[in-house]
Amino acid sequence: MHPDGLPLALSQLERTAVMGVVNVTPDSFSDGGRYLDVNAAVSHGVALHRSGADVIDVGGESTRPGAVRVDSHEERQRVVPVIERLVAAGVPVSIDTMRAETAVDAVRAGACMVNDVSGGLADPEMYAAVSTLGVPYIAMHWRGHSDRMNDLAQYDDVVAEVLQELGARVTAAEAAGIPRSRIVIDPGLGFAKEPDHNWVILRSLPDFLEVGLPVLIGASRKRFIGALLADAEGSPRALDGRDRATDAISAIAAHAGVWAVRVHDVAGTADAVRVAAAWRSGSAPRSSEAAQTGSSHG
Ligand code: PMM
Repeated sequence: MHPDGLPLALSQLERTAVMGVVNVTPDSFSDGGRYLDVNAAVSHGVALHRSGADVIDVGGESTRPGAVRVDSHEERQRVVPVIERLVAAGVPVSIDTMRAETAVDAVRAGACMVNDVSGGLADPEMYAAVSTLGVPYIAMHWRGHSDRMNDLAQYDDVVAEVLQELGARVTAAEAAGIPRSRIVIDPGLGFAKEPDHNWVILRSLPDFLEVGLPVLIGASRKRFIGALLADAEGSPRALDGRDRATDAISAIAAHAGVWAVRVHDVAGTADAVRVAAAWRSGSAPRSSEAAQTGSSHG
């Protein structure tokens, strides 16, 4: 279930991992502007870790629909100091970037995994860089940058096409030297997907798990949840009212057997993945896991 190359604390988990999100951006759709300041970003990352996040995903570029690209230098300036300080505080960190040079600087600063929403399509240097870094690589399904991704949400069979396109990314990553055992796949909920595409993908999670690679799901607070929970007038549920539904998705996805879920609000999902693990195994977690959780929560 785990990719190779994880730090010990993550590789020993006997349940779905919880990835907490810290976007060091002015414009991310959920938390944009809140953690642009290094101190605020670090405090938030530490708080998420204490609430039960196993790893903190630090990103310096918004991928919300319509977002314009940030310059590479600016992206690195946003994320590197945050990563250094989180790692110094004992928090495992992944870097959410589409750029090889940001991935390299982030791993040098202590990040333990590369999360590439473009699956290697945005930067031709990404696979070569990751292959030398020797860390796990999350390849998400992606069809184009945020300024045009809504136009790219056209499918005859969304599950078959996403699986086929992700499979091509995995093949290319392996050909460029990233061992298959280090690769995680992610169907990219909300990226070039209409709301119903996301539900079809979630219903078909077993097809993604059958690929035989660890799977990550990032549903947190996304538009398709807002649409599902729209009020009687059809207005989508506000962002801050989407966390319970996110937790429900975390529980179902963890029960299906995904490796990790990526969320903004960690506490509910941390409980959900533990419920799913106990449900799957028919027993409460081993005491070492309970003790570990207890200590990490202070
Ligand atoms: N979604 C976002 C950003 N990064 N990474 C992965 N692997 N999967 C996702 O679904 C994903 C991601 C967009 O959400 P955000 O703006 O809240 O970070």
